[in-house]
Amino acid sequence: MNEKFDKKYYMELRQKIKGKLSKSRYEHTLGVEFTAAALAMCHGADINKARIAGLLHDCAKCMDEDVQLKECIKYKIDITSYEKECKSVLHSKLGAYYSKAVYKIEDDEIINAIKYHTTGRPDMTLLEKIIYVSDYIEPSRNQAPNLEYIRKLSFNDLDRAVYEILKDTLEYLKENNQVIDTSSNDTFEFYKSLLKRQ
Ligand code: DGI
Ligand code: FE
Ligand code: FE
Repeated sequence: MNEKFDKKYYMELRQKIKGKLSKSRYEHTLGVEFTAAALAMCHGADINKARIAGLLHDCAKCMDEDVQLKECIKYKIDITSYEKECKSVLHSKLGAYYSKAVYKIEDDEIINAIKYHTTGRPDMTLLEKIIYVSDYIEPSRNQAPNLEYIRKLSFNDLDRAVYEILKDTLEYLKENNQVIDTSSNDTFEFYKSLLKRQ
């Protein structure tokens, strides 16, 4: 997609994504798109890129996790040993691959926002932070603690919102005896020291 927002392309993309997702995952996806657009307005990012990245971020999510792993191997996607173990994080790299190969997205900023939406990464771009945060705060999410606080924070201090989300996510994963991806830890440590320096 070029810089100009192509309405026809967007409507087709929306239909394609709808066909790939469960009803609730599609609802979540539209929530991420909508929230990402609002955060882009607030923080001065490209609204259309935020919408497309939001729409595509979970495009690989509704496939069986073992099939996701097979697809990653088939397309020689660079996955770590952690990702092989924590299969719930695979859909972000696979989704980034499909976004390029199947949905013909050429913009690397959009691709990377999809690629890093689950674990984040140190020193994220503005669009990467917007998708990471939107995924957590979009209106149909209702499980996480501190949601009200984090939602407000996201529109005031995006780096702190990223930090708070990572903190709560890591805590949740530890409580549930899940293996923590090194990227999640690295991202957490980066934002922790960034906030200390401010
Ligand atoms: O795809 P979504 O449900 O919208 O959200 P997501 O992509 O942020 O997260 C997918 C799952 O990945 C979620 O249950 C939390 C989990 N996750 C995130 N970081 C890690 C992780 N799971 C493990 N095991 N380790 C991680 O570091
Ligand atoms: Fe996801
Ligand atoms: Fe999501």
